Amino acid sequence: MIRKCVLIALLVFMAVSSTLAEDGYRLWLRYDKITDSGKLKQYREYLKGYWLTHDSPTMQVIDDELQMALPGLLGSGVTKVSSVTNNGTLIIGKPSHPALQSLNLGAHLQNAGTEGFVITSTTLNKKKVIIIAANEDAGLLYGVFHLLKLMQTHKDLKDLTITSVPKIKYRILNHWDNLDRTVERGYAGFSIWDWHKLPDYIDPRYRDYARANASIGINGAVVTNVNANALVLTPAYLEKVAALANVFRPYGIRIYLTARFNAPMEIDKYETADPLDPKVRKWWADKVTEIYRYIPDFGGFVVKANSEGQPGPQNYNRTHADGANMLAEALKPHGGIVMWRAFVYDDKVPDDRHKQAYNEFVPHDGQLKDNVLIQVKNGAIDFQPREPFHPLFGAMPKTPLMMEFQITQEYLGFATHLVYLATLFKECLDADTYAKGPGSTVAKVIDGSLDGHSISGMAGVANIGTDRNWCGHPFGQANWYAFGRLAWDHQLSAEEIAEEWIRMTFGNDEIVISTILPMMMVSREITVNYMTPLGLHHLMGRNHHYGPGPWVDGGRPDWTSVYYHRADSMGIGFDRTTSGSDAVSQYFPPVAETFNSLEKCPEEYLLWFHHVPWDYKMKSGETLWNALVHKYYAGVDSVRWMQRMWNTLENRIDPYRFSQVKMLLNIQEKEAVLWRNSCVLYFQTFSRRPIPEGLEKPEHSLDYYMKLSFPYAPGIRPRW
Ligand code: BDP
Repeated sequence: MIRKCVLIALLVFMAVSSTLAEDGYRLWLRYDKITDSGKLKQYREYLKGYWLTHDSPTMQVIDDELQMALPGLLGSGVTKVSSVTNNGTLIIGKPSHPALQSLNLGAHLQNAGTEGFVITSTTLNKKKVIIIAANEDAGLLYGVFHLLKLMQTHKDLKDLTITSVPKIKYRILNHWDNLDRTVERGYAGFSIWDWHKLPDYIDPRYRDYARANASIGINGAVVTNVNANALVLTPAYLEKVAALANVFRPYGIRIYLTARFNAPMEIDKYETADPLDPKVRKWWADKVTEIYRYIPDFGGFVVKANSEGQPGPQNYNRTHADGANMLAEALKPHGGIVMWRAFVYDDKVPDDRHKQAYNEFVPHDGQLKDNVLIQVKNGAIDFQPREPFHPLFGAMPKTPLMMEFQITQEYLGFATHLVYLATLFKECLDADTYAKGPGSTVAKVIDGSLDGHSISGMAGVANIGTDRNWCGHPFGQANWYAFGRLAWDHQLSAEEIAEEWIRMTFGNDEIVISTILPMMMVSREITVNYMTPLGLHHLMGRNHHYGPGPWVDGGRPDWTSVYYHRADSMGIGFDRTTSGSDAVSQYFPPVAETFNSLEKCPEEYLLWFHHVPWDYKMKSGETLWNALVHKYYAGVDSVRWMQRMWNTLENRIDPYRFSQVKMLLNIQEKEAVLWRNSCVLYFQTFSRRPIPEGLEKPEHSLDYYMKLSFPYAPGIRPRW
């Protein structure tokens, strides 16, 4: 009997402790009790009760969130009230509500649109209150998450006067998820969309996913892969998509799908998908009407056409504009948009891949319907650890261009490397295109302010999967978080976003913050150093893009590494100057001149634009070869520094996440060494110069590294 009781107690203990483990599922919405007693006292005083002034599905989810968050943060329940009778009432409502009319909140919300909000401390009926007001429910939800964030990050709630309005209209996650639940370039398990069990089985994750997105202002989700499957447009799947849309709707999230361009042929055996054929146009118009019957607030389509084997209008001798406009016309009556991707390149085209998207799209400027956005990757090649900004930004003033960032780390160590991407995102957003003179930043192009567009967008290729912690690496969550925050406000700094995230994710211990913050801030530069320093790019293993493959040669040239680094006995780098491929001329002056000049080109882009002799003198005075080697070594040394920094946090971070990150950093160190040794030994076969004195020698021969193979590296495209 006693043994039985002990066993039961043990089992209960195990069950409780395993549910209590900080497994990362809660993301940044942890709502643990405030640890600062002064702040806790203040919050309890200001938030004795809350009043939702009207009812709606979104108000219900606000209520749910507050019911979860406030008792957690404050350690005691907060009463729901239906009028202001006490000091310390939080009021959540629209300015037109009779009780709020005297406050003139409408004036503050004049430019807030449907998603902006104000949070203000004031007095109502002689009682001290905090009001979250917005024109529409979505704004109220964002305001509530903002207030919760202030508490989670221990901010003062005295005298609040906050107005926040998103700078970008469509803030969208792109899931490269297949209907069989594999995820292209996904490193966090399988797709969270359980298509087989939908629409009847609603996984609680869908709701938590929506909560997380809403908390950072993401208002759209493309739930299928850009390498699209037409099946998702058939009734059996639309019913499933509708079930997801129903979960997302109260959270202000619209659902979008990828449209396979030849769907009329694949679904209904049409002989053509020619966008100018009236039967094809009718097919799409009918299909879109059908979709809206299932999902009345359907957002629209993302299209990858005539790229990497995907069908498109060019199969019928039509243009990208013809294709995009056909879909735009079908969506227009329902309020939907087309996000047509500019990621097109073709190995049959002899020109430098860097130039192809620009050449293809610039002539279509002004030809696109007003509900088309062209979705442009941050750089002209493909989500590399570092790329100069895409020359299309600023070059199509009559067309809204939206940004496509990659959150999943296809080229940055998968879900195994700690790489904070906000610094990469910011580098691109803050870059000056000079399209309309100085100050014409990429951010101003994509938020529509430079050219006066009323629609604008930012897409992020999601890093989310079925892993318990959603993103595989605990720090991968920071990239999801940062993407959302920057889509809402691209003027935030990478540093302030990181600090918010650390506080919400790991707590407010100042030592934890001052240790993790510098790690995050330099982590991307560290990765650039051990993978592709000085402007090198696309050196990853063939197909899966895992690990180093600078030697990858043969087959389609623009999928090889040698195409990009062009190393030979004289030097290394891709000559994109006016005497080379002339990609530089796609940029506006003075950017074009800067990139074109060997002396003026920033060293971080040197080998992107120039083929440089091995003995070229760098700004530091050392030769290019020595500088390159030193970068690779510095990359590895800095990973070791991150390991040491992390180790100091033992006992300050919960054991589960502490050891998870520690193990991942160990892998990162190993892989950084693999990158360094492989690249240095390989490039040495061209430079024929020694590894500078004092540096540890590679453990193995080049041959050893070249023979390593990783046939089951995750995230690979099924058809490769
Ligand atoms: C590349 C990926 C490939 C994607 C493609 C795209 O390797 O899997 O399909 O981008 O963006 O980065 O369409």
